[in-house]
Amino acid sequence: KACKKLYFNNPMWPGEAHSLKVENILYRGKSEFQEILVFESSIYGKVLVLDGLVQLSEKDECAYQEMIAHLPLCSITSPKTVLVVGGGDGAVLREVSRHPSVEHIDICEIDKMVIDVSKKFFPQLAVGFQDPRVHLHIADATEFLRLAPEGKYDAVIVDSSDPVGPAQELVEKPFFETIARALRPGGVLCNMAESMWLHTHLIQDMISVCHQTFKGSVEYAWASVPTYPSGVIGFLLCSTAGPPVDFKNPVNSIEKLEGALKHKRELKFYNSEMHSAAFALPAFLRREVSAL
Ligand code: AAT
Repeated sequence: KACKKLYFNNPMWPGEAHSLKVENILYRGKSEFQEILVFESSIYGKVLVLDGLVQLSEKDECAYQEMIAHLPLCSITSPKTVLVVGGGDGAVLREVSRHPSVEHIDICEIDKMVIDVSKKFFPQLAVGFQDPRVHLHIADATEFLRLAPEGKYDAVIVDSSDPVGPAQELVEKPFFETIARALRPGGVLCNMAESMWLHTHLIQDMISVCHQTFKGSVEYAWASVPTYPSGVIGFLLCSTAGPPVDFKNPVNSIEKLEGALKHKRELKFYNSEMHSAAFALPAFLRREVSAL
């Protein structure tokens, strides 16, 4: 009975639960910020769980990480300076590194233990940390962004946990204001933006805060990620005042970059068609978003 109560009482998705069969628990620890669990699942490979919430699985991490990195970076020409918020597993860095124009990547992750665990159990994700352009900052992103130089970044990617626990402040207006300040004119933000099935109000709040904060475009995109609650995840894309950004029609196509680079690791999910398709919204969401 107690188990059932716990199972269905998650504040982010009360009344529902998703199960994965655990073959083997590989790691269980507690950092200063959260509980960290890694297990081997039957179907989705290894899974990283923070405070009881699935952050990624080996099978479908490609969808989330490729989309959250390439949606913003393919929407502007020659991104050079990029900030990743959260993302301690390293996979967003791995994706950002595909862009040859990028010269400097800052990552601000609050919890060093997530990085250590990822290096041990998810080397094909943590490989992102090996790129010499990467500069690691272990800090709370709200503090890091308050101190960031004005106009430093071409793109900011917020790959943060759900807004319970250490990521609570990352969906609030002061945080978005510091991001807008840290971006150059015409710079872009891509922010993890939850599930359209479960968090319509949270999405509406984030969109209206972003309309007030970012004076360029504000768009919502989404992708299928089976191990996230309800099987989808959203991305909020915003640009600051300056050269206009047309998120739906990427100017910096990945196919050209990939062709030039002949990358060792092929993209599994993202391509230009998926990029544009991600902005097609179901009727109910389009109504709710356009009313803002
Ligand atoms: N790459 C997919 C996994 C994540 S990880 C989110 C990361 O954000 C975690 O490592 C967590 O420690 C970090 N984080 C949380 N709060 C902060 C903060 N205030 N400052 C810096 N880093 C932070 C995201 C999964 C999305 C799940 C969707 N349901």
